[in-house]
Amino acid sequence: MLGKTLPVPRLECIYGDAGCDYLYSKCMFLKPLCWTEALSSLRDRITALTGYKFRIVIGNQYRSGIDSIGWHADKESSMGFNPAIASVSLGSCRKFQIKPRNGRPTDFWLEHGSLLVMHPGCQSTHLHQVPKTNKVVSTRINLTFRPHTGGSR
Ligand SMILES: O=C(O)CCC(=O)C(=O)O
Repeated sequence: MLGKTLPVPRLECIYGDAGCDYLYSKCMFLKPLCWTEALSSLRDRITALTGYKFRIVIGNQYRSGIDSIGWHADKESSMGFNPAIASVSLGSCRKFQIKPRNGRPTDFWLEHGSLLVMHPGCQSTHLHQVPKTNKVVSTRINLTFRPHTGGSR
């Protein structure tokens, strides 16, 4: 991305409100593209369901079972304190694991069309990951809708 190699094996893009730049992997600012009709109407449906407001969406493409993301919490300060994060999965089903910081993981299988919500507080107490798999899996798209404290509406 932008001539740099990222530490995460998957493809990424970001859409959102103007000015909601996102510091990615503590190494580069990503400027969001303008919301598309489809993404903003999905955002509004999730807000209607959950009550949470979102300013950006990060799209992740996992091209095969080799693409993954390791244990982490979403702690980027631009999301503000205790963000709620909503995650929509499309395409191939992948295992999503979540665990208390010093605890055992729980597995979820995120199927096409599923919505996973990480409520406020979750990023402080838990870590999550999408591990690599040896199974033959085709492309999965994940959309994570996030708040942002900056920018203009
Ligand atoms: O692909 C997923 O379901 C999780 C994505 C994720 O953890 C992230 O982007 O921080």
